[in-house]
Amino acid sequence: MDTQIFDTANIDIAWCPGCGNFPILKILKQAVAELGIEPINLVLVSGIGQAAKIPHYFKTNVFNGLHGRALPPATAIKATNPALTVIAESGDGDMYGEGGNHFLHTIRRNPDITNIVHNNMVYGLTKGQASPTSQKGFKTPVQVNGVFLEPFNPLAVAIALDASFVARCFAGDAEQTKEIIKNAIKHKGYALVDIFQPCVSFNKLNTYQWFKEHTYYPEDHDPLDRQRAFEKAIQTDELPLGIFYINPEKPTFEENIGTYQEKQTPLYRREPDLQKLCNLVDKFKILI
Ligand SMILES: Cc1ncc(C[n+]2csc(CCOP(=O)(O)OP(=O)(O)O)c2C)c(N)n1
Ligand code: SF4
Ligand SMILES: [Mg+2]
Repeated sequence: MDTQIFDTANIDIAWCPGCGNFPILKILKQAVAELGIEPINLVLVSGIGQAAKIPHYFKTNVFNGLHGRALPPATAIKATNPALTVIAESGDGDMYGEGGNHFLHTIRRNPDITNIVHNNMVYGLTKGQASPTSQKGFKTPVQVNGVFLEPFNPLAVAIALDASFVARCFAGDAEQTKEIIKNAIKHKGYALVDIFQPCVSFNKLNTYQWFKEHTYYPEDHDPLDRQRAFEKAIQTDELPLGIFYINPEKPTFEENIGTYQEKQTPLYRREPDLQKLCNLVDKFKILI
């Protein structure tokens, strides 16, 4: 399938020239095109931020919601129509800061969705304040003496919660990132893909060059080895890339809720049982 099928016509892209969001947009289009996913069967869900604008530049179904709130609608969309490929995509602030609680509990629920995080280690949209993944010592107009908090480690947290797929990429490595995203989309269950994304305007510390010099692809890593995956995730001298961890056994949210045990008809096609709903409301009224 040609990637042009996902191109939007006549839209100015509101990202700075050289921003790491551009290669991610291109890579994602290639990944879904190579998987043969039609625009009608894809949904991109985002929150607020520079990264969260990505659905605007993608001709497909989109839901651009509240800050930090991409994961709940993505979970609901998948549960309502399991035939769709659902990707929740936003920045490090949106997913790990404002949306941090949803991040934790979506991992526990394990919906069959892909969660792509553009990790530029900064709040880009609001002009350069520290984000949860900003490195210690990173100076900003707000954190004038440098960040003194330990950065949030999304991979270690995800592996600790037994997320079913955990990976990290670098936007400068197009081929490897595309393959990892394809694997994440094909994976059954929640898949986290944290992508190092240089912000050329507000993060002068973690540049393309910095990521190139501080990352590597480990050889002989077995993603079924959770202990080893965790060790890799907490490594900070050099930052490993690739698929860290896969749990192929974990049942998905859609399987656990049992909605599809007896009937395969997607929820959005079922006739609403109004009487059942009224009974429920009546019951609730008595309770309050
Ligand atoms: C409830 C709420 N709090 C704060 C903001 C301001 N705000 C908008 S985007 C943003 C941070 C976005 O950072 P990130 O998710 O890392 O995205 P980036 O712009 O770096 O891609 C903040 C704090 C907001 N819009 N709503
Ligand atoms: S501010 Fe940073 S993240 Fe936002 S578009 Fe510019 S370079 Fe990209
Ligand atoms: Mg950011």
